Amino acid sequence: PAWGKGLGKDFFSWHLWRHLPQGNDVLWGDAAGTAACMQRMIQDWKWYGVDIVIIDVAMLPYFTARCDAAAECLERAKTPGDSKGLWLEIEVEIEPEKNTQLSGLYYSGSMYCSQMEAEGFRRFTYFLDRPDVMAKFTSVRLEADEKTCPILLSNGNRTDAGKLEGGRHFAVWSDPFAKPSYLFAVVAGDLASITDKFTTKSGRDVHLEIFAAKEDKDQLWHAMRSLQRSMKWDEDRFGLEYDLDIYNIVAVKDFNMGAMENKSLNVFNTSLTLAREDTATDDDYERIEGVIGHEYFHNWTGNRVTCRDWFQLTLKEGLTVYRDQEFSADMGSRARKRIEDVRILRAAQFPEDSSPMAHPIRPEKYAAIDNFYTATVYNKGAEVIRMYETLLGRDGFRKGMDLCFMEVLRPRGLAARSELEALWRKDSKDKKDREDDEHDKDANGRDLKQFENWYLQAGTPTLTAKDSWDAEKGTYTLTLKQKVPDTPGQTDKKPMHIPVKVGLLSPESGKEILGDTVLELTEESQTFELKPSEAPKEKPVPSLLRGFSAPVNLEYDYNDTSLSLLAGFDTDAFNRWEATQRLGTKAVLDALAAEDLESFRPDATFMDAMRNTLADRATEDLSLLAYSLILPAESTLMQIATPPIDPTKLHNARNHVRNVIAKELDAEIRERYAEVTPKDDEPYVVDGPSASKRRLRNVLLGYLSTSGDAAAAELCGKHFTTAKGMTDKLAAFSCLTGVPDSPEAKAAVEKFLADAKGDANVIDKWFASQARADVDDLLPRVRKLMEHPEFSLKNPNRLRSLVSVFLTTPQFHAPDGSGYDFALEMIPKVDALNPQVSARMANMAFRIWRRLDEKRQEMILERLGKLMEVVRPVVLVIFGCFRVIP
Ligand code: DPP
Ligand code: ZN
Repeated sequence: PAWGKGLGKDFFSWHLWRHLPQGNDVLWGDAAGTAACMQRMIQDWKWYGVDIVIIDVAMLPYFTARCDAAAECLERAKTPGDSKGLWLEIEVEIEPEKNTQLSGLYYSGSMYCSQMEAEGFRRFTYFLDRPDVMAKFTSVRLEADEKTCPILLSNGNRTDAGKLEGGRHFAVWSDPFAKPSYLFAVVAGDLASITDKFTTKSGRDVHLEIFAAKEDKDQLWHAMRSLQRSMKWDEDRFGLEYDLDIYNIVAVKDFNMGAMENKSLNVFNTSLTLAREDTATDDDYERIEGVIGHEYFHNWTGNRVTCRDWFQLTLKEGLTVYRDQEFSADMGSRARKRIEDVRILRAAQFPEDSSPMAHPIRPEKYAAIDNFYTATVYNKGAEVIRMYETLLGRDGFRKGMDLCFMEVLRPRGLAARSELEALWRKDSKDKKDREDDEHDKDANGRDLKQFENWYLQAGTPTLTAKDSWDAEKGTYTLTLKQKVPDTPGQTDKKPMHIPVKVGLLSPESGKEILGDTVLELTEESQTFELKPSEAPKEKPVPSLLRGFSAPVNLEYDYNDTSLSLLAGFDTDAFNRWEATQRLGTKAVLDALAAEDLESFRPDATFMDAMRNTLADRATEDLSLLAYSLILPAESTLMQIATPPIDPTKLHNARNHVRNVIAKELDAEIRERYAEVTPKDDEPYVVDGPSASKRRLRNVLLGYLSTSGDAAAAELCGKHFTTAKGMTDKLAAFSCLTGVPDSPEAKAAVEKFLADAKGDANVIDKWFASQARADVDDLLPRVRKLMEHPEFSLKNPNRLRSLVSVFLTTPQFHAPDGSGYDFALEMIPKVDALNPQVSARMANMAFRIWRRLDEKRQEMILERLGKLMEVVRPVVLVIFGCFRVIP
């Protein structure tokens, strides 16, 4: 494959020379300068992973004068009938079976498959392995033994196939679209498949096929239906239509990521593809639909319009997460989806944003791009896109997307920058860019230059709200202040452009007296005056940051009465839930501060709110009730509590509040549990309402099991044995792992594994539940499980299900440092096999260290010092950051 042809001046001038690390001074047309730049590239070949660069023959005289490699290239040039032609043949030998990094071409169980993002292609063959180097991959010929590899796949359309001598066969694939190497894929193996079709809005029949190991074939239909829904949704919501005749998905069991959007040949982790009622939970079903959507949506946001360089990763990932979130919201319940997404953001991204790993969604440097697929780039990136939509409205947002994708970027076939250049306003690009760009257009006529700070500055801003009320004038005054915290390498930050969606409620009746209003905070401090439709005597209760309109920490001195009013009456479902979380947070933090935890009891307002939620029979989506009954996660509380924090104490405080709820509201919990328990003859159905019902029931079971006594174990045992699907079975199993010595738990451990009948995803669940069991002797149990014949360090899913899960538990922070020793032991072992997985483990384990108490900080630093001596630089990315902040 050669690059250069058809890419033209624009490509060279912008997307290569200008952004070479040392090449910014090279101007197009200055051949000597270009040659100098090329030479630097060749000298620096390791960085690029190539040792030969193909350039226009016209350039060669300048080039050969300076570079031996180019001279050799010229020597070998074949110019049949065309003096401008150059043919380069590279032969490489690789051993996929030995590729434990799972990057490049590797072997997994029943198939050979590839993972090229971010930099796998250079482990496959020499190439300019950068996302801005786009090439047409035509005539990709695969040849293999027909028995072991009857299926041969690559991107695009199959243009030829046939039998060869000696039991071998071949297939040739051609992809008509230019693409970066990270979207290239090959798969070869003995696979089963299901097929269906989708007809696009302009009448193109697309052949859909999903492949998996033979024994998994009956678990593929949910993925197929999800794909068809995704294709339809992208047409309806964004007008984006599929552009090829084939869409293949292959499920593979050894995979570093969740899934990969290779053009027309997605490769998916089996954990995000396979689903049957007895193998997958409701959460799994929803996640699969979301990820199938995500990878499909990449076909436009990522593939047809790709990233200029890896610094722009959030352009495709943040935007595509936003799109998959919207898809899931439209397929299920919008309020529920928003709550789930914010829960994830707070539990995974906020900790990252306050850690030594904090980075802007568009980082300015990285050591290994493979380790930059972070919650910040993905989830905060999605929040940033969502803020665009809040600021521009859905129509304005769509106008910008259309302009960007249909008129500006796609016709040029260019790679884009992360502020979606030209999408929102001319000013979002620097002047030089604009002068050169005849396509420069403006969809919305809004100046969003300041909004770019979201791309430049790391850290979760704190938004402080203060208010006053003039009953006579009926004027509500709200003062908003923002502070963006210091993060490694970044201090004294500029104010962000923050959309703050608010409403007002009457303090007497709870009635909404001011509907959704978007305030735009652009300065450090700003005061807004609002006129509600009624003027109550007392100050209205503000519903702030509705729908979580910006990824910030909101500080407002809510009293308990206001919170319970919001929990009961806010028209914004997200903020109803948020109010219960604020009450829950307060309850746990009060417990944490209590001198005598055993006798601590949360405020009555909190207990009443819980009681009201249990008694709420008006809310139709039972998931909303379920989420209101769950206390904020420990990882979220770790961000809210004031350091230094003792995680063991925090865990005990949260557990204590759970116990009090379970004891005091026992009757209410039991009543509701019985109400949502299915009748004996009720079938197990996977759909939104049924899933919500199960979600509520399983949260209630959690409360009913907190006592850990014989009666609790019996109830969980019954829940387990009567379960008709994986959701209920796993919920009961998880509760039972907390009472591991009960006869019910012992029986369940055996039964769960036997029922799995070797299904890897189910066995992963079996390991994961036990790895997060709420028991004191968790670490010895985990070590014992590592000796189980089903355990393997080489399969990322299995490794994560046991080792990585343990690293997220409170027991990992055991005061004696045994958990930290375990990490010190495991990370180098994993690193030797698969540095992407080990880097993730290290990040997950240690990123919160600065919030911990002094003793734990010391213990961690000591282990980190030892780790630095043994692990390779890829893992050290994380520890490098640790050094930045003392
Ligand atoms: N495959 C991963 C994703 O879709 C990385 N592109 O997010
Ligand atoms: Zn993605």
